[in-house]
Amino acid sequence: MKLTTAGESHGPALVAIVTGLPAGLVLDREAINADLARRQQGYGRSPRQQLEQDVVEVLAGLRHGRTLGTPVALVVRNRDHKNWAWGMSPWPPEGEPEGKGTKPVTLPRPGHADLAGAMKHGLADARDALERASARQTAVAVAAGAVAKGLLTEIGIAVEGHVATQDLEQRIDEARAERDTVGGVVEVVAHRVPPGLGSYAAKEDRLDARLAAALMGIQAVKGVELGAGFELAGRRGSKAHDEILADEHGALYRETNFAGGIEGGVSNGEDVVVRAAMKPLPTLMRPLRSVDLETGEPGEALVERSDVAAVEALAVVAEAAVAFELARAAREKFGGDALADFVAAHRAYVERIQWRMR
Ligand code: EPS
Repeated sequence: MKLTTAGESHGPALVAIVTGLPAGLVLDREAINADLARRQQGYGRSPRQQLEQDVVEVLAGLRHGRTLGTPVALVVRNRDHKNWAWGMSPWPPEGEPEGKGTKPVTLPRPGHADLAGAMKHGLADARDALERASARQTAVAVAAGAVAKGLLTEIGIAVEGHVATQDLEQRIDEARAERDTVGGVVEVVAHRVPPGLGSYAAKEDRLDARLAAALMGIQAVKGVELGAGFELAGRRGSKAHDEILADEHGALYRETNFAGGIEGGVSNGEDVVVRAAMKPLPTLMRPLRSVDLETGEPGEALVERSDVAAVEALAVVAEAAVAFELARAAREKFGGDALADFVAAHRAYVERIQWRMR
């Protein structure tokens, strides 16, 4: 399975192409749209979220609600594009400049991709970088994640993301009053992941490495940990590992899950538990110091409508990212051009290892 996305924050639409899904998977349009709505609902979001009411469109790979085993093309339109029609026109715009995005951005925001993007690509207008670097792109990744969750449901896996930061609303209120921003921590838990997803054989196959990359690939994420994560570094070995026990039927289980469900880069049958730390968002209403790229003069960074926090949105986005990576690992393990083959391979495997889902 592979996910490719395209789309600018204020361009016409966001696009995702998901390849490698088996044929015969029934997609639930309401479930996908419900995840898109969840992503938009968090406390501290920008007024942009009142403009957008994200819904998924499917352009390919689906017939009468079932996957065809061919690439699935998903689209989420940007309603705000109408206010940027000139500024973000994919083709040379006609008529006089009007609406938003008509003036070049030359004062890069510390913490955003503005400066690095402008230098890397030789851009006179940092908007050419920031539009794609924007977390708006996560909308269509959430749609793809909802599709992945549908596949995982077929083999009993459930993935759930939530905020792991205390007093988030209070911190947001305080930051908003001071025209500042905040970050936070989210946690994603995947239940009933069978032992054996991922591999210790090569670094790029390790499930922990893949989940870390999937989470680090989300805008504004600066830290990732699995299970007890950084805390493990300070513990003794005798207090850091999950002892292997057998119940009266011989089924193996653990009493603890410090490993976050992954040992040696392979899932071990316990819940997969990952956390991601989000930095405070870099678009500030009281801007930090910057330098004008056109004149070289010191100035203040770009001020543009933005969120005070997007931590609750990150919980949904991280859930989607983990789901997609787990679906990819499950598809590698169980194969299946047809959904029934995928499900049957999972069942046969679970019987062979006598794994009891708990
Ligand atoms: C974002 C800036 C804001 C956020 C946006 C991400 O956009 P705008 O400048 O249009 O208000 O609202 O997130 C979304 C639009 C979204 O749907 O999540 C940024 O710079 O990353």
